[in-house]
Amino acid sequence: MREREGIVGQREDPDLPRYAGIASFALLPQLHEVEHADIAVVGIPFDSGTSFRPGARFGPAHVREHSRQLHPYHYLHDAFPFRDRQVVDAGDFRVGPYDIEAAVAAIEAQARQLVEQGTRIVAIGGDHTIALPLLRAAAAEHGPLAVLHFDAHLDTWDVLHGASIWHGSPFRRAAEEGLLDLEHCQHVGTRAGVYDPSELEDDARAGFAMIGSDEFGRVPAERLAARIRERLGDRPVYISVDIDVLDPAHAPGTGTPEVAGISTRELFAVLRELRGLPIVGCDVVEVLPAHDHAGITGLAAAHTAWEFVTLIDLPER
Ligand SMILES: [Mn+2]
Repeated sequence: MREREGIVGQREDPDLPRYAGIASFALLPQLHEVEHADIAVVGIPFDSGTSFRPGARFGPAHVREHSRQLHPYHYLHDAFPFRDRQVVDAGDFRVGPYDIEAAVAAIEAQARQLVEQGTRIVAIGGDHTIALPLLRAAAAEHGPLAVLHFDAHLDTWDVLHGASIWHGSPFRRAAEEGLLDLEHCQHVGTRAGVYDPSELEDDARAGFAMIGSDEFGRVPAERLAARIRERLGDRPVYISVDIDVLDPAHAPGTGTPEVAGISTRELFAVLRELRGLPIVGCDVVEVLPAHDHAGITGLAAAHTAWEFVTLIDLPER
């Protein structure tokens, strides 16, 4: 990648330290300040699909606040994620809290506006319901997607409390709608929340293979990443990170915490092995500031989004 003319990078003001001023994501420009965005970080403050602790609607602002220390150079990749593509903070999608179907339609419409201009979306949730409209928008442009899904839970459940669209069902609905390539989707970090073995069969039908959290620590990250690559094939890839894939020690601020999860370092060790994937969209979801401590979860999510931005377009070594 070569340096391009006119790219607006992170705020650089010697009189305004990183901790001061309004927190756009990574102190990047806003969408209206540039002519075209290659990558847009967007907040989606919606949590009406949550089944347990509410509050992920406050995730985007919390993650932005904890993104102030994201730096211009990623030395492990020898990459400048904000130098060669125009990356912006596109603000929050306009979405209300009361009507889930209307909210999902609104998120899809706003995502399509960006995607149709060739802008890749890195979304900050919000609960996991938001993945469904984002997958709709990405699949409309790229066809069936290979989804790489980091999560403690399967999120391929059916109906709960009468709702078919909620934060435990986005990937089942996506599979039914033909948005997923059913041979090429992968869960990572799974460990919890199954009522009956039949749910695992439903999950496999929705297109997912599984790497459980128990495999971390036994299998090196490079081998896990090799399995992930093989599974994803060469389809367009959508990466979804539910921050509850991390152990509650590493991400206490989330809505449905599950013990015996992976560490932040284990998550990043796998992500950093994924150069060269054809990534068309990403999200990091389920950050719940009210249960966060010392910004642990906000920092993990902000850095996850930074890893996404770095990985997009990054060639294999
Ligand atoms: Mn989830």
